Amino acid sequence: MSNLKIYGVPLSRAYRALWMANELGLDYENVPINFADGSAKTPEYLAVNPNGRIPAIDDNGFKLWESMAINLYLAKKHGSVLLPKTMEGEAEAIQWSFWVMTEVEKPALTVLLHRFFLLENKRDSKLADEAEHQLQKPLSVLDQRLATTGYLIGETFTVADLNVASVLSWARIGGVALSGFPHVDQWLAGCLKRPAAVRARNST
Ligand SMILES: N[C@@H](CCC(=O)N[C@@H](CS)C(=O)NCC(=O)O)C(=O)O
Repeated sequence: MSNLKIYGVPLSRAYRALWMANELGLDYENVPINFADGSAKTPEYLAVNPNGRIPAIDDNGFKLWESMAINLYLAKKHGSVLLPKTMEGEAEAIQWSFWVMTEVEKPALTVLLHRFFLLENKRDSKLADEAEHQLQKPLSVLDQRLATTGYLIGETFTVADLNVASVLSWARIGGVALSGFPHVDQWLAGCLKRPAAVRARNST
């Protein structure tokens, strides 16, 4: 039995942690806690994540929640090339992870909900369009960064790329136009095609 449990169905923010575990080649158990069926609110699960949200992990008794923190922890724990080895590089990985959560996640989720996830009669196209508009500035920051090296930190894929791309995958599903951001468009397609990203999406 694996010592690492990842709580949360792939069709949720748990996808981020599942993608990371697959990049690292970890042996893990995916506990299919779902945000929609009450399983995230049971006393057993609240003992893992008192917020009643997914994802969370239990790594041999060490419990951690918040998707970005989980990924930074797993990359560091496993001494992976996915976490830059310098203090500055690690700080940049944290910077991009905070950035995507504060500047990108909310509008990306609004677009996803109102163009894809909600039933058609619950969608508000004005909200989706406003959210797409809010994404223009962060997308332009990202595009400029990616124009130099093709990745967020240095010249290889790191936890920063994984964390940012996993959030931006919502914008792609929500049909946010990326033609004005050619570096983002190419980089995002490349990240989401990685075998670990595909395996995580298709896992049970
Ligand atoms: N900031 C948290 C957000 C977690 C979150 O909101 N997860 C959603 C599923 S994608 C959830 O569990 N929702 C259930 C609820 O809010 O009751 C993270 O990134 O891990």
